[in-house]
Amino acid sequence: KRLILATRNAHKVTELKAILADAGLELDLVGADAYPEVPDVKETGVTFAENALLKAHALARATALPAVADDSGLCVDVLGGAPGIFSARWAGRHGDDGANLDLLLAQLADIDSAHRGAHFECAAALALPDGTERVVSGRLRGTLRYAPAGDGGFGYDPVLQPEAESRTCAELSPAEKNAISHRGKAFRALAPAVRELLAP
Ligand code: ITT
Ligand code: NA
Repeated sequence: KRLILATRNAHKVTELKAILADAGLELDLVGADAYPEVPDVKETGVTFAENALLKAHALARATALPAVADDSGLCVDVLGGAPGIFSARWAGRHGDDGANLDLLLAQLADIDSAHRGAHFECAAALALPDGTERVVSGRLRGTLRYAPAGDGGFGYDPVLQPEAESRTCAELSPAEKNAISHRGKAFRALAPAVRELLAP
């Protein structure tokens, strides 16, 4: 069965394919790039869940196929939860991971190590063409480093060191990251609904 991943972020597509396959779902997964004629939806929601649902519904409606979407970001305690839903454009230009990371580190330069708590959050949404929807979320708690380390993953991975880890997310293997990540938790929690709602 075809399930569209309503994301144009290639890193998310790679992670989601592995996470959903490991959850035992036998699906034909394509990213939103397979549907270039479908315009990107404006992320006008004020929560990760709202934005994930907006993206999933837009693609499901346009393609008449089931779609899942991911809205995610980094929430920093001392910044009151920012960048949060603005994580992809924290430094201005959408998707400029390097600039976003540099700005965040500069903003936290004077924050001592006891106050560098943060978490990644992911909302995983499923939408069917008839309007049926499900949304769940997952979190990964950790602390923020003073300098990036590692070249795996994407986005803020080089600065988040998960609880009970001595490495950053960017120093974990893809399987190690997926096992503990916000995205892994959210999509494993969504898997039963995918299985149920896509059943023949
Ligand atoms: P789509 O909306 O097309 O899915 P996007 O990259 O615009 O792609 P988001 O709006 O959800 O996605 O923004 C997610 C941002 O949050 C992303 O640019 C990263 O900076 C950050 N982020 C999300 N998941 C992450 C992860 O696993 N590791 C590091 N950073 C992550
Ligand atoms: Na977003």
